Amino acid sequence: MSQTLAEKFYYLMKLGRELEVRCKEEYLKGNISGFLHLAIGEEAVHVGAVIGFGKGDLFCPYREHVLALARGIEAKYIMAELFGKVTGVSKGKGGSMHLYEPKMDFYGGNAIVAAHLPHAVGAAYARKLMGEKAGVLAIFGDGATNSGTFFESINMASLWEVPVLFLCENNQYAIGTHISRSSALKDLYLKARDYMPSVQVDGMDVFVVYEAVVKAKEYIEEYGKPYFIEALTYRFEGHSMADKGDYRSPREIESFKRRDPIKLLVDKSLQMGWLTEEQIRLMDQKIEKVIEEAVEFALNSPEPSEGELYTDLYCGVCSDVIP
Ligand SMILES: Cc1ncc(C[n+]2csc(CCOP(=O)(O)OP(=O)(O)O)c2C)c(N)n1
Ligand SMILES: [Mg+2]
Repeated sequence: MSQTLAEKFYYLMKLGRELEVRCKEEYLKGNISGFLHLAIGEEAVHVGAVIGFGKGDLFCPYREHVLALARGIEAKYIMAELFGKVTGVSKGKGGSMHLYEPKMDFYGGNAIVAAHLPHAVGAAYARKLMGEKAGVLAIFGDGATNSGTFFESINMASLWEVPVLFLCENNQYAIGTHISRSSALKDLYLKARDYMPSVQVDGMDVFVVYEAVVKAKEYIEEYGKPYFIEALTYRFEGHSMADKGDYRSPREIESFKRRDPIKLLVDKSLQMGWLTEEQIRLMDQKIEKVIEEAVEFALNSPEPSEGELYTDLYCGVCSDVIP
């Protein structure tokens, strides 16, 4: 069991890391434009949460490339989306913050902080009304827990008894603002403790995140009630490509890099005999190939046609006013 999981975790976390390193390069070359938020350093939370949760609706913030990969969306469809190409997962119309694949119960990518939390509560409530025992996973940052939408969502989820797992990835910063300057509570899991079971876990250890999420999923689906997890993590890059992140000292960054989630996973897995150096080498080779192919696919794909401007719109009337 641990061997299979270690292999899966390593593949997805390393694929996510390499994909994002490459995204950064492609952004600097001008192949990717618009916003680009990287989750480098936070892979253990993203992979541990999505794999631990398994089947179920997933609502994400804008830092969602690795979440999409872990849900099973292929790297080439993510890369093509970032390149703004029609073969992208959102037909090239969403970009980095709006990866969206309803066929895989992957409901975004949301650019507005905490806006997806009411969506997650609504989705879980809908499934409850339909008589399904299906939990919903909502992932969001520390900054989101200061918004009114967050408090409204945990209140309604608790009041209506709907099975939502609220997973806060606490990377300590909302853009350049440290939590000590924005949150009255330092331990964010305390914000939900009066509404639902609420725990704080090490978000750098993928096994810890996975186990916490498996336990939470069992709870929400058995009792039909919400649950809250705060995963302590850190982003190694700036908030987005527009941010150097230099409001943090090199010493602070280095101290977290010593607990790089991929390094922790490798050290533990080699020590426990869950992975071998040879397995890792072979996975690295495969990852390199997958990324190369993803970039080739994105480069060679066409841009959306002009007509695509007028499809996938909420407003039916729009099609009437289009010339
Ligand atoms: C409602 C709203 N207010 C402000 C912003 C601008 N904004 C974008 S990201 C961000 C910080 C969010 O921080 P956090 O929730 O900790 O997520 P992280 O970026 O650290 O993953 C802010 C304030 C926004 N997108 N939406
Ligand atoms: Mg944050």
